[in-house]
Amino acid sequence: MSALNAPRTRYVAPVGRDERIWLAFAVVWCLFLFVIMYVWQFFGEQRTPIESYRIEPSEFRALTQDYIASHRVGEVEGVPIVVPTDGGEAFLAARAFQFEPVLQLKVGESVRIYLSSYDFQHGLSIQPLNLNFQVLPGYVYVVNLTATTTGEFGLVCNEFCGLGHHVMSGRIIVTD
Ligand SMILES: [Cu+2]
Repeated sequence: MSALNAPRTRYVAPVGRDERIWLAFAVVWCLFLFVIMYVWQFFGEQRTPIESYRIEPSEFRALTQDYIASHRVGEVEGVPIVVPTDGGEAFLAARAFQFEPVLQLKVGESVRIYLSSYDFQHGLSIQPLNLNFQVLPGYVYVVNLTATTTGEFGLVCNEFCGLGHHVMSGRIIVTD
């Protein structure tokens, strides 16, 4: 007998009743998730930003550098720390392989964050809050953020972006 022999006809058993039930369940569940994905936009509490603009990565980089230069208060591990004005604007950039700057807020303060990338597609995950955003070069996303708890929140990239992806991090500091 060789592996090249044709299989006998109907060598696969017909789909049984249990399998049909599972398949039907899986299809219904897929359809439910498909619909809820849109419904959740209106009723879910953690909505992804729907305000976005096109921008050239080089222009976003220039705006971010200007913003850092005018709001810088210090540095941590080579990354500038900035203090945004309450109710004002801030820039947060992702690049291979770092987020910049470090944003330092006070509890209760709100900030309108312009989020984008200098180079590749990245992800922004704010830990441990499990808030996740896509970061695309060429697009600015507006993330309206209000600091409600003190602490240091880690930013990690959750979109594979290259060899340094696993070390790509940043932070948001919230003080009293
Ligand atoms: Cu990454």
